[in-house]
Amino acid sequence: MNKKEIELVKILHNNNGKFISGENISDTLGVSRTAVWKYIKNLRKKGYIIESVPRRGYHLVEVPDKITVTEVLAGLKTNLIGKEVRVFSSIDSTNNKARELAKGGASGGTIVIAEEQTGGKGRLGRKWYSPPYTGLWFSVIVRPHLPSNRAPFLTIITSLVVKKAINKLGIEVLIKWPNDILIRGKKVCGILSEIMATPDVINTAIIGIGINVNQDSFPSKIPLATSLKQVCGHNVNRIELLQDILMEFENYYNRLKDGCYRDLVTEWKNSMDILGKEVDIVAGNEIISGKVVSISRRGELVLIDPDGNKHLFWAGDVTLRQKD
Ligand code: BT5
Repeated sequence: MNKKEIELVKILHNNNGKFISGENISDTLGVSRTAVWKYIKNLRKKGYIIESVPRRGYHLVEVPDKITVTEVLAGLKTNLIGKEVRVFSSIDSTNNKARELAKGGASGGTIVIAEEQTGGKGRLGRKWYSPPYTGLWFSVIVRPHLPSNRAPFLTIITSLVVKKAINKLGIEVLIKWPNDILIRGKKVCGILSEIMATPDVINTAIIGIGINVNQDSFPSKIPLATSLKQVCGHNVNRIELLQDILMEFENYYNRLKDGCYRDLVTEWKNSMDILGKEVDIVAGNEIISGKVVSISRRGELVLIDPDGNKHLFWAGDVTLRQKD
């Protein structure tokens, strides 16, 4: 990654499609005009369409619909999240890669993104369908040092963050406990948080986020999937969405580190429509039916079964019961 190149992309973006002279750019970057020309040539190789006109300078016509470190960093205003960004064109799973990097000492705030995952993971060994160039498949490495019993909060903040970013596109979503984001009953995003913890402390967490952005259709084996494009009818800029998510993630992560548990759970509860509903929940080998009465202060689902017994769940798969 070249810092000057990122600066140049920032300058071109900030100029909102207007021409900017080579001289102006070389002054701002503190490099020669020949160097500016070389950076422009490099960006063109990466798919940027930059027009150059003698005596007027350069202007940005089109940005490639590819996720690049340069594009992600050029618009990112965060202190921690995205401190380091790694982009892969095709890997098995960003969570696996992030875990490997974390073990090798990658710092908290590192982001691992893939254009395609060949072995995208859901929970409990399930598969996550991650075709190339259409979605956002990425993982965030954090080193939270939170008490281990606060682990659900990593998924809580992530779902709130994704909800907020999608809402900004004018699309309403609901959070499905504990890790799905749904639009009109169909899944647009799944979250997979994996933690490395002692019994007391979460040292490292890998938070994997998969968002269906620009798919036109899905394989028949996942009929309950949807994409943002299917909902809003046009392509959504993946980089801008990613930047929004990362910036919002930093806000929520700071709130989590500040111990705002109560506010976060309240916000989470208000983003679901499961309270008061009759559900079946599969957790481990058990299926338990009952009424959801609350979400606990620790983020657990609180269910009362027909015999009046109370059950608390940290994780599981919930389905609404059909009325007989
Ligand atoms: C999840 O699991 O929803 C967590 C998905 C996390 C994916 C991200 S992508 C980046 C990072 N790297 C990874 O390897 N994973 C994370 P779960 O609740 O178990 O749901 C999995 C189920 O969702 C599957 O069994 C399918 O039924 C369905 N599914 C698979 N791909 C989907 C897709 N693209 N959109 C909607 N539903 C899908």
